Amino acid sequence: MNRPPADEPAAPAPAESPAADHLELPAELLRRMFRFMALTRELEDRLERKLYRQGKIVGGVYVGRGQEAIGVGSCIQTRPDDLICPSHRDMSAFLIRGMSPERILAQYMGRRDGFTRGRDGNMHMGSMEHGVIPFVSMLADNVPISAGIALSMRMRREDRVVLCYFGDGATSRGDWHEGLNLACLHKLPVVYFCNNNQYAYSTPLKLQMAVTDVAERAQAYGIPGRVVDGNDVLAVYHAAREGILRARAGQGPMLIECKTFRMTGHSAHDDAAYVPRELFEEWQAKDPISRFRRHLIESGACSSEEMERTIQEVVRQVDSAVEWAERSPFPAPEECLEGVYHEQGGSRRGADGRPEVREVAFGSDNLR
Ligand SMILES: Cc1ncc(C[n+]2csc(CCOP(=O)(O)OP(=O)(O)O)c2C)c(N)n1
Repeated sequence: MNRPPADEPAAPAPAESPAADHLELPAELLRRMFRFMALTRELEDRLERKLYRQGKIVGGVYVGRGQEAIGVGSCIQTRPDDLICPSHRDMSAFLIRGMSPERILAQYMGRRDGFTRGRDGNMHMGSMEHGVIPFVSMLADNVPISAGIALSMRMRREDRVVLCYFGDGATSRGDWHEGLNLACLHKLPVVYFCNNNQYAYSTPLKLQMAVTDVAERAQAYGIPGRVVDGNDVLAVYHAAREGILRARAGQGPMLIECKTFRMTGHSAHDDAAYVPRELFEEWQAKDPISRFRRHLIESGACSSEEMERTIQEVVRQVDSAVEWAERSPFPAPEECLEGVYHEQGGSRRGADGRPEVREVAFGSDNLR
């Protein structure tokens, strides 16, 4: 196998004293957050603006440009044994969980070293090793899935949590409401993050929901709903911290609505002609990376030169990850059915040489 450099370890969890909410965060953590935001931006820009246009990507590219603070401010607080259910604009969460840019790029290019080994493109990838559940294309399906995962954590009496991400449009889906109802009723350890980027594909908020804030929907399920500035990584961090501490303590879910903006079209093939240009200009001035950068300089946590160095390092990191991914072979056609279904006892083959597909046993024994 085309081996990537060692995956980054998942972020260590911060000290769990609520009093720490009011303390300054350690400079090392702030620098890590900045690095992940810059890496996410560079990796996604490379995918959307270069590799996609060069015809090197298999399928579509959906990015979270301008939304990097959401995944970083929340996921950076997960423990390695927590799980995340990302959506289609959460590249930063994949990276923080330790999935390498090399393998992520191989995934987008349909190569054998991608997380689905070339069976699927783009962000429909996961890795149990990294605690990342693959995103199901049907919007909001990750919400009932996160309830199921959290239920199993509860039944095992573990203090792990699930972070579940979605857009504003997903919150108008029936499965979103059913999943939330179940998790909230049983006080399961899930924290919900809505990236409210004002549009669901081409549909603006006001044509999509009758409430002003997605967070209002929390009331219907008896849980706290918070609205935060989704372009302020520290605001996201503190809200996420509250949600994670609550969930870990068995107090049930919290819904955190992160107000933000989609700084691109819905995907690489969409020019977003339906979005007024002034909105792009308005939100460009609130770019979460430039804002955080200014904050770090003004607070003395980092020097401007240090951050410039980080950006250069990130560019080089992505350069070499692209080279690595391009060296990864495409899978052979005869491999296409391997690993698609769960294979008990490893990759057994039937008399015809094809992988044997067996039923997966889901009994209560699996939950003890
Ligand atoms: C049930 C369902 N309907 C439609 C789609 C097609 N689709 C994919 S993403 C998307 C927009 C989603 O909007 P939102 O939930 O607000 O997330 P955002 O893309 O804004 O982050 C749509 C309509 C889908 N994947 N699943």
